[in-house]
Amino acid sequence: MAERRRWSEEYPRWFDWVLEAAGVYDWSHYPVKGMGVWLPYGYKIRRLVTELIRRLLDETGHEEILLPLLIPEHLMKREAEHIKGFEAEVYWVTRGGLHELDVKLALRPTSETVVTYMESFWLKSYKQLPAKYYQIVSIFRYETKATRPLIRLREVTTFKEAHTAHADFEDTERQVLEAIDVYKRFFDELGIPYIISRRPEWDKFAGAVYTIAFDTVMPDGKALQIGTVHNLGQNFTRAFDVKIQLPDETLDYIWQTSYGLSDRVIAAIISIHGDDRGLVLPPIVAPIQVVIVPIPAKSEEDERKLRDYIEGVAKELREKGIRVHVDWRQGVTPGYKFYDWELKGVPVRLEIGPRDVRNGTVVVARRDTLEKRTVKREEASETVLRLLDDISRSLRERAWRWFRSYVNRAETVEEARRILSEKRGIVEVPWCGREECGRKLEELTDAKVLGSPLQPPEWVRGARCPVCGAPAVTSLRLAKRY
Ligand code: 5CA
Ligand code: ZN
Repeated sequence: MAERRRWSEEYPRWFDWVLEAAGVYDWSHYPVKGMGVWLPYGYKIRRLVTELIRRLLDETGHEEILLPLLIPEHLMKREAEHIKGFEAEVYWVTRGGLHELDVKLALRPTSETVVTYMESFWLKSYKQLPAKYYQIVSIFRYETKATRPLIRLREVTTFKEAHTAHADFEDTERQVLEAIDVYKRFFDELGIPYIISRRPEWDKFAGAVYTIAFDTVMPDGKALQIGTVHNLGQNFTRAFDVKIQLPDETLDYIWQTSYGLSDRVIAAIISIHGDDRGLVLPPIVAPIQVVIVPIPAKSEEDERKLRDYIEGVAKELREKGIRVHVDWRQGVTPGYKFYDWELKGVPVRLEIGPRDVRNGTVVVARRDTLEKRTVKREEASETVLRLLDDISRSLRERAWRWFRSYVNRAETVEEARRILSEKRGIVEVPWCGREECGRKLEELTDAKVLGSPLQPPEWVRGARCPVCGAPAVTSLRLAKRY
């Protein structure tokens, strides 16, 4: 077991520690770099996260499909920009058993090429559009930057990719906004703060017309891209010659978008809400929302009464739809159990002992603030329900307050550089809009560009580009990035 680490002082190592100590993810043992194992408790968190995104996508008319993992070389290479961007990251299968394959097969790094190819068989008329598909699968990328658990994987196991098809450009623009809205609701439910930027031309998805990204800030002040939405225009459908019949009976290439999330979302939940004691899970993705820790009784009769009392409370909570676990483990002290469930981030703990049975009470402790109080037995389930709501809200608010303190403005290169090296986080500067100046800013601040807000912000009016001195047309966001 890795040594215990403090969230507040040594975040990257805290993250490795907590994944293992809380039983989320085993990163250290599997003998292939960039690939880890989801452990039982982590898998349950993962399942709740995927259930949430499934619900949001299903509600907005997306349909789940499942595409093959292997992509033949001629499909993978059809769209020139796409393969140029992914070339260095693709794993290839070249043998089948004892035979050299005639056609090399790529392990999908993403599925635009497969979807577009299949759409040529499925979609014939504008009447079938928009078509909105998604899948939640593993993808493989031979990442060359240092791999990190859940953050930079070579097998991304929780890749949620959506692919949509449209009759015209306007409809893709509408779809991009819908996708942004779905992702906002997703991150809001999880209490993960974000900033939405249009990535600069030199950092868009390979094959896209433009890319919109969601970034958050991790506890060490580095920005993490946690979701992306791409307008693909007709780039893929031209390359694959996928045309559709329009209302006026003419033919045109289909218009597309795609958008994705990954295991990084789970890394963000864990990192942003956690503390020195371990995980602090938002109730919506907590496998156990309430744990009941019995305080042992001295006599057998008291023990029996305690058991009935606790099972009664647990049953009532379960009937309200709450995920409850009673920790009846023998041979470990209540203190040890407290420690254990705090490490696992269970939002609410009830402590119930013989004294509570006599007094008709329960002790309620919340994981986020560690506050504890005694309430009447009859008020237990109402109190817990209110508390779960309160924890969700206060985790979200706390995370946003913290995040906002990491988004700062600078007027000069020197100031931007100072903030980025001392405090990190995200720095916004006025920008003339020229790539040359954007790249110069990256170089001078030793940071990476996140892009610009979707609308030019008010505050840049009258300001000047800190590199060339020309009037600013928008702002540019910079950060040290994962
Ligand atoms: N086909 C599009 C949309 S699904 C696509 O692949 N977009 S992407 O390349 O930007 O990936 C989507 C998201 O996956 C990214 O925003 C990022 O949050 C996450 N991601 C990308 N690479 C990795 C990786 N190696 N490990 C973990 N997450 C990753
Ligand atoms: Zn400039």
